[in-house]
Amino acid sequence: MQIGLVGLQYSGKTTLFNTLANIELDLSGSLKEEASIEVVKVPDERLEKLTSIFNPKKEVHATIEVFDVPGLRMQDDGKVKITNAFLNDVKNNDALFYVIRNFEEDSVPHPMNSIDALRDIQFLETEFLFYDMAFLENRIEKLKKEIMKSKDERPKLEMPLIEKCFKHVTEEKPLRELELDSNERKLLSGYQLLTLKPLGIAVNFDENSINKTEEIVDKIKTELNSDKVDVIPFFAKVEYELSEMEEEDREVFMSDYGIKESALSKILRTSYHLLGLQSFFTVGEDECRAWTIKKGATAQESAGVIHTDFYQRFIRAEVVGYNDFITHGTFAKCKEAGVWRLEGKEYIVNDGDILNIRHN
Ligand SMILES: Nc1nc2c(ncn2[C@@H]2O[C@H](COP(=O)(O)OP(=O)(O)O)[C@@H](O)[C@H]2O)c(=O)[nH]1
Ligand SMILES: [Mg+2]
Repeated sequence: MQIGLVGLQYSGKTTLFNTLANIELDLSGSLKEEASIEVVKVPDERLEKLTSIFNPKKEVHATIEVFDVPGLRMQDDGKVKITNAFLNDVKNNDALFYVIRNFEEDSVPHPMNSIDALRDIQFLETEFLFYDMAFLENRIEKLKKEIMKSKDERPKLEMPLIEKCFKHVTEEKPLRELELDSNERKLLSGYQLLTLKPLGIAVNFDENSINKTEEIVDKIKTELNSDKVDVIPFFAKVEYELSEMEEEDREVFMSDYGIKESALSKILRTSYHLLGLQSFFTVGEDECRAWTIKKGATAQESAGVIHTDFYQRFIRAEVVGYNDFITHGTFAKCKEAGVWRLEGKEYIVNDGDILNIRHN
């Protein structure tokens, strides 16, 4: 699973990326513009709690890949141009995070020469809508030809869906707002439509505008009018400095700034949520580990994530919910309380379930 950080030049993508990936910033002043991908741990307090109980040799977090998408710089004519290379980079992500600039900094000019978060969001949305529109229009033409040429049923079945999508984007509405069933989603998934990708928006404020964040975030939410998009304020520069600190200093610093959870951790959690993912845990003296599954995954599918053999040779899953385990403290007590269960292969795993797979 990969999330792409997308935004205009100098919005703070690379600063955010480096913080997420724990990379030292290049302070030489050369603002490099290369693509980079890193595997990043998804923070999970529950896993840390389990580790403190079992004291295992190893703690393994769930991970997600983050892609710092370069491009969108101002051209010689003073305009920001969308290139095919950029679009190809955007296409290759399972979810997108727009990184939107809301900080003033004279030494790094905004490519559109002023700070306007809403305008920048709309710029990206419009370009991505155009991309989808062109793609769908093209697809309709191709399908028409196929329908004329052959007796194949497939293009006839696909046509109404593509037309429905096309109509939606011509009304300037992103595809993520279109009601689609799971079959339709499956059919569209190979096309990498940009406005169908789950979206989060991270707005990068400077440390002096901490008291302005709410107002601007609210304005963006009102304008988007969507319950599908999460808007998260963050402070790229402050967060980068935080990531360089020792744990104890960081906590003091965060409480001084009134930051409850680091935005980075929020961004990763949100991405996880946007992608429709959840975690289950395995615990023991050797290892406590968070595993990633799609919401709705069965016990057997979850066993297959641990090991393909476990899928085939699945017998039963021993299950305790995370909260139940924390309430009762040990598996023995969970058994006494009746919250320890044996479940079959069709059992739908809940977020935070602690599983032990019985297999032959
Ligand atoms: N003052 C200030 N500068 C920032 C902030 N975030 C990023 N910058 C600076 O803006 C410049 C561009 O940031 P960068 O992360 O490289 O942007 P990118 O082009 O989107 O990857 C760098 O010099 C950063 O130090 C911020 O919140 N406040
Ligand atoms: Mg960059």
